[in-house]
Amino acid sequence: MNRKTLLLKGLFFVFFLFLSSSDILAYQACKTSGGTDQKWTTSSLTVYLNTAGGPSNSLSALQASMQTWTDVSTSSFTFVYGGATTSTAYGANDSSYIVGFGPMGINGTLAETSIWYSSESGQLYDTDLQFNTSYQWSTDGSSTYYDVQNIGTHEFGHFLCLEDLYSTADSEKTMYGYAAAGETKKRTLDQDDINGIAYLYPSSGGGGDGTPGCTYSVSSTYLSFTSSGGSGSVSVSTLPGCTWSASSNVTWITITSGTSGSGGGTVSFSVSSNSTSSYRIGNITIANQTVTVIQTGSIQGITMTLPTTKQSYSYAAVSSSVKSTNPSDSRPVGVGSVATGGGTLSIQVVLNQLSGPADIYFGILLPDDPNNLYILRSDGTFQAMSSGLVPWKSSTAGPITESLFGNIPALFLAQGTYRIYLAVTSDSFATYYLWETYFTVL
Ligand SMILES: [Ca+2]
Ligand SMILES: [Zn+2]
Repeated sequence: MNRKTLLLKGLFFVFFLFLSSSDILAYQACKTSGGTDQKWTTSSLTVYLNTAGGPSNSLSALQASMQTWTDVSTSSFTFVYGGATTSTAYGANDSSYIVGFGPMGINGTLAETSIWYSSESGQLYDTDLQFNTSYQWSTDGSSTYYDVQNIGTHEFGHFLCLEDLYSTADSEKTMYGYAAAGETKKRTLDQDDINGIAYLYPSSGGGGDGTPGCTYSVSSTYLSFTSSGGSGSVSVSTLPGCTWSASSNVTWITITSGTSGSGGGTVSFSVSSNSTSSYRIGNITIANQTVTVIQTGSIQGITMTLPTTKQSYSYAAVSSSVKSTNPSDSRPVGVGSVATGGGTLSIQVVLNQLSGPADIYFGILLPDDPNNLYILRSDGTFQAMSSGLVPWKSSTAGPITESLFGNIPALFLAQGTYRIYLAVTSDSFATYYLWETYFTVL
């Protein structure tokens, strides 16, 4: 096709352009109908990549796209690569930012970014991206293919909530809304693209909330509270004459003093009690630095409290998992009928909801290779422990109910004893729950 193909914006996002031929915008930030900028309250997004269905090297091409925006020195915004995923939950408002590939038909749309947002505050909640595999893709700029990094850089601009530009005068910009096969010019940002991200997410001291030329630092960027709440403070360091302000993005965190200051100072705040069963996260923004506040849920007996020591439990295999708020009563891994000498291995993992987010690790020892623990990766494949310990699930509070690997006839399994390990840790194994279960195939 030699026709230029339109890149459309979003499933959930309708916008209007007010352009005349003489009205050329440098960049266009998303706005609510009330005129408020739509943007993230955080300056860092962790993005998970599912390159199934994409061309080879898509992973590095997409990472390069994200890095291009992260590298803008006048913006504090960073994209963080969260890892590979098998999720295809494109467009799901699940606070998980997924990039994937899938057929969407020959419809003029090369890729689509969906965004969930508050139409009142403009706060963004979720975004996902899908490349349309009804078109042909490559990662090397081949003339008859669309280039993943080229379109990816454009789409990650939508993640920030920059809009498409359609004037021919904008044709060299990454946010230009048309693209051609073989095109790679969107891989690098135009000054107007740079100005767009810097406008929405200025680097501290670069303007916005703060005095130009000043730099600011805060004493903590992460604070945790129990369900009963309480008060806390964060100190701000900067030079005399440098002004700043502080705000909370949630109603349950109230700034009690230090909503603004000049020079070094202290921001004090209170956290109200959390009467819900689940944990919650809010942000305090101080001089454009984000301080994350996490508070555990309160109703005991509904959540499993995160570990505070190193605790290990071992149990002979059970056919069905047992869920409990008490880790010592939990049997999080069930194995099917092989637990009682039967002929089928069917592994299920069931874990109670946790009082806060943790990383979950799954490992297995095989009878024919008993010295190598195999670790389940987030994409469902295994790696040897010698290649590193990686979480099966990252930063989740559960609950988890999953079947792994389907039903496997025991006939296909090597004889001997199998050991399966499941671990929950929120602090990289400084403290943890570790369960071991074992069964023998005869
Ligand atoms: Ca999502
Ligand atoms: Zn676009």
